Amino acid sequence: MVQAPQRDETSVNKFEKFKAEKDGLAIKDELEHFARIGWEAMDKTDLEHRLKWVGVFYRPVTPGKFMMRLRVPNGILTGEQMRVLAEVVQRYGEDGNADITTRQNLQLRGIRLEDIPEIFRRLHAVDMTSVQSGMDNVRNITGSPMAGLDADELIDTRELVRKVQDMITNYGSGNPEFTNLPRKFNIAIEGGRDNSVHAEINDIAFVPAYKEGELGFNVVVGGFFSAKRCEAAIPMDVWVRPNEEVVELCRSILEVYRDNGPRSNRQKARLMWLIDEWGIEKLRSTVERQLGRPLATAAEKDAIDWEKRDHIGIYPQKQEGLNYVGLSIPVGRLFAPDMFDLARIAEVYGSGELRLTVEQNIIIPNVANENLEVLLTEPLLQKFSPNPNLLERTLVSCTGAQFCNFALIETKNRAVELIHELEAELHIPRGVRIHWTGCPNSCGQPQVADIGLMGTKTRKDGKTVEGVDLYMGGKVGKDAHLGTCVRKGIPCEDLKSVLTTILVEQFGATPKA
Ligand code: SRM
Ligand code: SF4
Repeated sequence: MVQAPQRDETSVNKFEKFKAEKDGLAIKDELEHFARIGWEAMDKTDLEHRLKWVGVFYRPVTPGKFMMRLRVPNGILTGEQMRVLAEVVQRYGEDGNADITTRQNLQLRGIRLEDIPEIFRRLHAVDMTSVQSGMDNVRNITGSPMAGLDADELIDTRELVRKVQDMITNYGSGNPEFTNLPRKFNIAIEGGRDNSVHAEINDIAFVPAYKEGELGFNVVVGGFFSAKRCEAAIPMDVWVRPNEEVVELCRSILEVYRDNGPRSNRQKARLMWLIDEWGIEKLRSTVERQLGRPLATAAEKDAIDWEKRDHIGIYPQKQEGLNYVGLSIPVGRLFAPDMFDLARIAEVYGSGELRLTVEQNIIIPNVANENLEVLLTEPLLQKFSPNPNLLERTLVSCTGAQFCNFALIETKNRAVELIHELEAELHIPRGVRIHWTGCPNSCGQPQVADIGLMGTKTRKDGKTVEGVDLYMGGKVGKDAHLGTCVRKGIPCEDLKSVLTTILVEQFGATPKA
């Protein structure tokens, strides 16, 4: 059933109207019909909006070639799953590719509507789903990429992330209880000491914390980025044990947000806007009532005491004789041959498992010491290096103008070209995290970067040209805080010289020649 909002609102936005008319998830039963009639004959709202409830995105930039956003809980997938995804995109030739996203997830491109029912059958056969991955739903749930591998880990997040996803999506089959939130919603569960998931930018994040000697999570809420406003999450003054309590708390917060969150202005509908209106104490007490029991107060401090790691390279695991190998995937872009190769490499040298990171890279875990040497000779590792140049290593970019109609500039291709040019001319002594995002929606998270570049339009020599607003000062890991805009409207053609100056003056770079 579609949940009716309980708050008294005089006006609701057009999204609320169409959601009330027909829940997005309803189109799940119409996919065979859509496949028969073709996208041109579909109802416009079904095509442009409701399909997103099953993770299928109409792309106005490439009409007829859809994007499919999956769910990859904790960023973990098997070689078999990767191979199925590779087969899906392979048939679309040059149109087919996949992107690793900033939520430890995968998006496939080039998808034709007529193939969707068959693609879904194949995804379900390997326990994958794309349900509720777009629009007013909970996005892919992120967790520590090193879960279960890291000797210094505090809490293994894998099962918890999976349980929260299963609760929200009804084990991947779709759950109408949570398909009509006021807006999108992000959840992250950190289990390590370095805040690998960027807890602070999620609507709910669980952060390891000892309370009276017992290990559990402090909970922060309300973090989000939008074109109008960006906020770091704030403490909810709640501590939970790393078990069912996490799932129950997510359920209760979602129910409270669903039933009380603001729905009139879509620009003011994320959880933080409800917190603004109510105050954090009222949110906390309403969640307690929903839950039917009191919540424990937060532990005095959390256990995040490390700088963030990028996981690129070869590192020993807590399991003796085993290693994980982090590969740099420039801006997260994969093509079918890469995906087949990654699946094979994971199976031949590791345990068949692959892990995605929020930096859009891939980790191959469980590689035995004796397999490392041969793994390093694999041709794919020339392209996806475990030892890349320092700028490539931490480069992140959103989709940008190639596929996204919100984009004000091209991002991914430009980002890769520019770092190659900078690396050719400069010695850069340490990692500099550069994040690109094509518009103020901030999907590429410029606010968490050392150098964040947000697409804009600007003027040069009397003409409108592609440009960026420059963000600096984003701090990740322990004591994370958001960077801010320090300069506006830099034309992209001037960016190389602007970044060269910043790298030299602020990051110790020196010219090569
Ligand atoms: Fe995003 C909308 C891509 C992470 C904030 N985002 C979009 C759409 C769906 C717009 C559209 O329909 O074209 C983009 C799809 C483009 C495409 O074809 O790929 C899009 N967002 C992405 C991805 C793929 C960027 C990437 O290259 O990695 C990320 C997918 C994550 C996933 O797997 O689910 C992605 N988006 C984010 C993040 C980062 C994060 O979650 O850590 C943010 C900021 C954090 C947040 O949401 O609080 C983000 N995306 C937005 C917003 C602004 C939300 C708001 O409250 O206003 C929009 C626009 C909207 O929702 O109206 C948006
Ligand atoms: Fe598209 Fe803008 Fe998000 Fe980039 S930041 S993917 S351009 S909506």
